Amino acid sequence: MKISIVTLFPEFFASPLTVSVVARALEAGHLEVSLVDLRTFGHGAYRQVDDAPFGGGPGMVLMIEPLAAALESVGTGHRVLFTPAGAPLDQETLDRWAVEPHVTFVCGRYEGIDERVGEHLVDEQVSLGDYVLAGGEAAALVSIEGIARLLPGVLGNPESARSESFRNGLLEEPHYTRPAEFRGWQVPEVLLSGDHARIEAWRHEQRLHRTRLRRPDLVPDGPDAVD
Ligand code: JCQ
Repeated sequence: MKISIVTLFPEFFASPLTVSVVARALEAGHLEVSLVDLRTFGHGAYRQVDDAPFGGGPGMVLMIEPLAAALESVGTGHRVLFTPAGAPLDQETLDRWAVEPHVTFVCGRYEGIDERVGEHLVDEQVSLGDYVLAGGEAAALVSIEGIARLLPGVLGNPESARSESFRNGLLEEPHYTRPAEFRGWQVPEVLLSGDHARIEAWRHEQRLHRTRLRRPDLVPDGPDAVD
């Protein structure tokens, strides 16, 4: 698949794309990333991409014309704008993007982007979470990593099974490896028992317990429904 990124800071992506799963996906040709420098589509000698907001107020707003020109240069593909005002990014969203042949990420900046970009030039608006960043670049990086590990051939079965467990809607059970005791901190006895039925029952209980505790919003029938 191909991912195009429209950004004022293409250098933001240089080193993250050389690491781990994303680097391997790129090297093996499962993924192609194309960086589009929004500045080159700016107006005038200063390549201006932002202007003061209509109606007044502080800060600057990204103009629609450079973004329209940048997106036109990218061509077809599913277009995503990263903004704190978007729908929250989740595993289902990544699953959907990972089967697209071409996805374009538009990284917002400044106080915001001209609203007409969101209305007319992109297919969806997505947020990394309920906080404000300086730009959408970090959200694009998070998305690239989340997508890369889903692409056929990039990873083996263990990792695909991991997102399956998130799709089931619960947090994962805790994991342990050797040593069985460190500074007096013991691995739960059940995991050393060799009793696979008991182990699976314990893991299920742990998934329910920690989801109720940490993410009650993920428990379908309310915080106290599952015991
Ligand atoms: C993305 N979660 C937070 C900041 C405006 C309209 O575009 C804007 C984009 C940003 C940068 O993105 C974020 C963000 N997901 O802050 C203001």
